[in-house]
Amino acid sequence: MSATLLPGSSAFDGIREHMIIDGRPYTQSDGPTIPVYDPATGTVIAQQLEAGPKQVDDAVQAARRAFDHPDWRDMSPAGREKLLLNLAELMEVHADELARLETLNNGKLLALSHGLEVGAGTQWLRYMAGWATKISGETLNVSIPFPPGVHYHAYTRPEPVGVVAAIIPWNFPLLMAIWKIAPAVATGCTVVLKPAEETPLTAIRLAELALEAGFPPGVVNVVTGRGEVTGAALVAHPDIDKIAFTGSTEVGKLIGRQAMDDMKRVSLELGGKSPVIVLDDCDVDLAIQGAANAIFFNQGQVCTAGSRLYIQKKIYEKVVGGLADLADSMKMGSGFDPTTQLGPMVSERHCKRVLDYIDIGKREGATVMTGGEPDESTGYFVRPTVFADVAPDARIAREEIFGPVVVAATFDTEEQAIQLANDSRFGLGASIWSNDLTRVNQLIPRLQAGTVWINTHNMLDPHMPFGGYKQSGIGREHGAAAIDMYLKKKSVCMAYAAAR
Ligand code: TXE
Repeated sequence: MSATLLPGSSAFDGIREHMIIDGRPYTQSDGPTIPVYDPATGTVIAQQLEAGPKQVDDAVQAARRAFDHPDWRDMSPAGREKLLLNLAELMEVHADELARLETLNNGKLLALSHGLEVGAGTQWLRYMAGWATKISGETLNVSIPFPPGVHYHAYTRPEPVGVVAAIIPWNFPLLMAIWKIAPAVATGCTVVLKPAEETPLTAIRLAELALEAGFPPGVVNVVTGRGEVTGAALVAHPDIDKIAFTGSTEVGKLIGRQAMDDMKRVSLELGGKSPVIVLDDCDVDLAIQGAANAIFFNQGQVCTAGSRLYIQKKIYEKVVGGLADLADSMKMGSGFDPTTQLGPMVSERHCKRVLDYIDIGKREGATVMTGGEPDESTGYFVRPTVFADVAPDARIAREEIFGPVVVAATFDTEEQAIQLANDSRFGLGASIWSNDLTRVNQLIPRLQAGTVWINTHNMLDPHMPFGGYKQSGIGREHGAAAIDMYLKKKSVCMAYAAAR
């Protein structure tokens, strides 16, 4: 792929993509080619290959060879650090190309592609680069009594888990690829990455840049195709040591069960239905803007999206009305238009899914404060939608919609707020809006969520562990916790005679 792929160029039409296996563009496939769309217009911008079992096997074997090869196995931690830093620099050199490619393929606002996919992506690469040189084991005092006169020196050796299958979704295609690849290679693992079939383009480009950065062939491989074909073949492959998955809870459960059959390591970052709790002492304007950002950021296609809004009675009308007005004023359109505030849904299929949920909400009797319809323009647009007075057992209050749709309800006491917030099978994020530290600190320990934000929502940092309680997942990404997920611990016990 090259800079000729920038929007406006007819070079998009009919492009047949390649995968990256063993350090080379790979163009074989037993399966069909699958179109890649621009969701703002519904036009086909590229074709991707679909890797079947044979191509997946080629990729896994390449990753295994690279894992065992002295060029990678014996590379110093500082060497791996340098490669990650090189990749971050290359991403900055190609920032415009990457950001445009992401906006074209995913539909998100160009500012988000720049700031998050590329900007935060490079931040994560640099953070994880630093970890490569900071991995350490422990020296252990042991008390083994036999045989008498023998002493022991015991320690632990952290070792890379091996070949990692990384399966990612379409909502943050480049950033999620980095969230998986960076900690994996920082620890010395090798990776076969499968991007979502909706958004394969930036992952392929990232793997090309990794080669340019100096990663040996086979360390970072990308296979493309549908989940039930390519993803399933990867999960089932006997030579995979760990699966790192981000996606739906349903597929996560399937993968978790399969992983256990072969005792593969597995980490799962899954769905959410995150509550936003607005207490009556809050800064109301800040809370309204915050609740809007919590749900409309990235069109609500965010696993931590603040999709359940609980507002204390005294300020309910004001907050829900303010949010509806704000939603009503949002400008929808192409992510390339700098005045756009809300882009399209990622795909026709997903757009239909979100609209179906809106219909369900209407049938369930919730009040539509604003939105509730598709946009008439071409592409996969859904108007930002606010449902008020939603019952806790309504499907729109319980199931992940993954679109710009928020359900609002009211509460009297903090006890009720906690009950409502925790009444979910998910537990990924939660936010509290309040200026009263005592109330806030009483609520934090009682919320069943992997991340709790105060007077903000959706904010992540490479140093903050991220993952779910309950059915939102297993394992933590980012920080030291992410590094641990790609390491296994070997205990070494060395006998020596006591000094005379
Ligand atoms: O997810 P899938 P979809 C939620 C969100 C969304 C719903 C469906 O509610 O509306 O899931 O989205 C691959 N073996 N989230 O269908 O199917 C697939 O190819 C191996 C929340 O896109 O879980 C893709 O690469 N892999 C989430 C990835 O899994 C399989 C982000 C995710 O796809 C597979 C995305 C299989 N059998 C969706 N089936 C979040 N936590 O952020 C699919 N895949």
